[in-house]
Amino acid sequence: MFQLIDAEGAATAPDRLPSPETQLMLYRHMRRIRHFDERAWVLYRQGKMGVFPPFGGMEAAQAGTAATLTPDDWLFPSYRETGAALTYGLPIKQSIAYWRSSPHGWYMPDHLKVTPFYIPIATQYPHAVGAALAERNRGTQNIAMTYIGDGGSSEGDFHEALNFAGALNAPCVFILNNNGWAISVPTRTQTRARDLSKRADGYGIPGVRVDGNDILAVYVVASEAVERARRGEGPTLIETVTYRVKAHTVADDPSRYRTDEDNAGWDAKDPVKRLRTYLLAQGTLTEESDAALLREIEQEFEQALRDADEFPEPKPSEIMDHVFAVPTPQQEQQRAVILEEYGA
Ligand SMILES: Cc1ncc(C[n+]2csc(CCOP(=O)(O)OP(=O)(O)O)c2C)c(N)n1
Ligand SMILES: [Mg+2]
Repeated sequence: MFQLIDAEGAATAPDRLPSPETQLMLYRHMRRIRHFDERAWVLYRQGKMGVFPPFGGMEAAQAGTAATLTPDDWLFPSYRETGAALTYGLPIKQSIAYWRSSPHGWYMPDHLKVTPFYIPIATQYPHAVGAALAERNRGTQNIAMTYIGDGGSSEGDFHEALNFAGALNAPCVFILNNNGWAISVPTRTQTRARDLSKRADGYGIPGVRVDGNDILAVYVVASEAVERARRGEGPTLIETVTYRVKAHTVADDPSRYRTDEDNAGWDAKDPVKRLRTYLLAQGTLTEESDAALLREIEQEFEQALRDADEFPEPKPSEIMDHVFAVPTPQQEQQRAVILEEYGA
């Protein structure tokens, strides 16, 4: 498993490290998305946000991969990847709107190529291959990056996408965030495979296994895969080995199906703490600059929350808008029923 910084925050391969500026950029992204995750829990409990799938503890796997993209590249996130989408450039207010089920979160800004979060497991993988091939057909060097979980990697769409991408040499980077759980099912019972990166072998594409709580290692591996894809050398599968420290969603109670023993050791591997320890030791970060960064992040979030609060309240019938350009007779009928029950 590829690693550059160990759990104690010490460099294990100093010659492979990205520059101090890049290290700081990655730390900022992790700190910023952790803040989003923490605030989302509070907002949910206050009734100001809907059901949200937390990603706390998985920041390195999300920010370290998405930070390798430009806005000309595609991002196909699953519901777990709010952190990756924020790193890529999705505005915070839009992410809040999405997890409030507000129509203002249903579309993505025109200048970004990020799709809405995929809830049906694995469907994003073949779509990403299609987008990657479309970019190549247009003669660009843009690539597509997509995400899946350990559970999703047992779905047919995952395997079809890898084969499709390998056969057609698609400029696509596949991220498999192995966080140990698919809701209440541990990876070890969900599949007999023990190294999910090896699934790439079956499709003739490179598979890389990386410490998913070491953002510098994740970033280096993802950058290499992105550059390969841009050069026309085809797809890569990256398995990040991490852990879902938090619940499946804010509405889930993991104490019903897993024990302290299952979770043991993962808090000590925390990705934010790990990079922080390393940066403080190097002098790239100080207690003062870290505190200032956090203040800036808090202010940015609170402003975005005020902006999100100003989006107009959705009307129940809006749920039928924007499904198809020309609604089907069934949709027209459903819309009429909603209007009758809830009014305009
Ligand atoms: C096609 C499909 N089947 C089942 C579900 C229900 N479901 C939602 S999340 C989930 C577990 C996914 O686990 P994993 O792929 O490991 O992702 P994680 O939640 O750990 O990020 C399941 C089965 C779904 N959303 N879509
Ligand atoms: Mg999982």
